[in-house]
Amino acid sequence: MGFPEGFLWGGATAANQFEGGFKEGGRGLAVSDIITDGNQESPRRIFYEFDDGKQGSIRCGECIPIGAHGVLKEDYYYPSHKATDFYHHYKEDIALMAEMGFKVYRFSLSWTRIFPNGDDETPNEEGLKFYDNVIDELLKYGIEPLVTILHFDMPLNLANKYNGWESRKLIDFYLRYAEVLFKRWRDKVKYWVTVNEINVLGGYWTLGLASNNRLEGNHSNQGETSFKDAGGKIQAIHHLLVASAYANKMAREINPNFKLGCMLALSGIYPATCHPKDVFGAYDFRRRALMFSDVVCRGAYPNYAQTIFNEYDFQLKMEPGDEEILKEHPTDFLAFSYYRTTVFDRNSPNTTTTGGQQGAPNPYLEKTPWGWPIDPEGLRFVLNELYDRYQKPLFIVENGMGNIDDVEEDGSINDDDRIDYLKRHIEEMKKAVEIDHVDLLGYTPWGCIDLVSAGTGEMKKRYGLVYVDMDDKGNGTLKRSKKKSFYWYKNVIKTNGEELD
Ligand code: P53
Repeated sequence: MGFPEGFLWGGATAANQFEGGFKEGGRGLAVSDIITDGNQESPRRIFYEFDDGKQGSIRCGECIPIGAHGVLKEDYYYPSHKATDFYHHYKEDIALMAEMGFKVYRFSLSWTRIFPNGDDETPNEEGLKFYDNVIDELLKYGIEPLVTILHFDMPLNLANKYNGWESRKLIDFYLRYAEVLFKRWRDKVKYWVTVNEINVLGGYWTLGLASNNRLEGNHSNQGETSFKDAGGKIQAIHHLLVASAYANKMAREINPNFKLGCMLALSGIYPATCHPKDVFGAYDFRRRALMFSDVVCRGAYPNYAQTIFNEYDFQLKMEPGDEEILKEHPTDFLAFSYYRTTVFDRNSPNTTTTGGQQGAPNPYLEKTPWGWPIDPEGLRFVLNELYDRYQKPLFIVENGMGNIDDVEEDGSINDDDRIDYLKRHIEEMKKAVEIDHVDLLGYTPWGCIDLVSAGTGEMKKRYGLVYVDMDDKGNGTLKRSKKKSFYWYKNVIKTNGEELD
């Protein structure tokens, strides 16, 4: 009993938060490279410019105005440029992962390292070589690479030239990119995630969108949500769903043994009370978060999608072949991130967003310093919910506690709160596997080596089992040190989740 043999323990990162080396090896700019730092009080920003030189800025989850293009401005700090410099530390970092006993490492590729402008005819060999080295280094230790093809990654040129995923041209560019990856690593990479958190994408950052209504994204915990332009966003995500299904088809032709996944942000949602309006409201918010996974798992838009489209006065534009490809090439497994749960309160319904962030307070749960409720039992709930709904193998590809770490005088980092967080989540995960018979492939806690926060751009919001010496403005030696959780997690993996204390 317990976790099955071969359970994939590991960790996860994303290129724009971890890799750095933003101008090295022929890499082109991505939208993530023009997002400033920020914090809980002061959100990350993106600057834009019109052709006549007029400038402005948006919060990072919003759309830029139509006719503007995103720009890099001097005198601002952009955390992705150096991030925590995996680009120059990958050997050391992978050795640390191996020391913890990782069976799998989930990382994302930087699209512009491989296609610097996104619409290039041929890939950049130097960029591919970097990932050859990473993959070979992982395989040397017997660590299975799990590659996320797109993780909040939008080539700047594609955003500015085509208005990002609004254009169906992006489907071709994405497939050109995916084909290179599938062919190059046909015999080295088995697990692929086509898109990260497909249900919380929005705005300029992740979809490259411009709009008359700038309050569109619901990307970060500070993003504001407006449904006014939700139609444009859904159309863009539809193009991504179609691209992802064609990628599945292509991948299956290249290597039928590939395991293809799509990925969701899935906080749990609870009704604030047993008032029927709270209960239905929570249910309705839930399915809004599941609409896109219904498509990738079941192969078609669910009936309630039409209700949502009507609400937004939106008509989904399908091209011939779209319905067929979605139907014929669903995902093999469903990957998801789980950090927290939220509450739907009928008295303040607009505070909950599609991925299930924000929401009303939950008096029964403690919170992280960033206000994210800690809810291990919610993870068991979500695992069951997803498995009951889809009967697809699941993969928890992100989970963890963003917290402040103190380095003691002797250099040690005693991150007991993080250990407690992870331990309690693993306990619930175990119940889901053992008692509820959920088919779970693996567990890769987020930011296993410290990296930049996506939502706030801070460094001090750390998730890692390994500490990286760097502050919110990029000062520090980048030296890696093992936290207490490093040793703890090593033993968890060694005992296949049996010893959690
Ligand atoms: P940070 C918001 C809510 C849920 C998941 O987030 C989210 C976000 C974005 O902030 O994204 C995932 O860094 C995402 C990672 C991100 C991680 O959650 O804001 O896939 O890139 O770092 C944690 O604490």
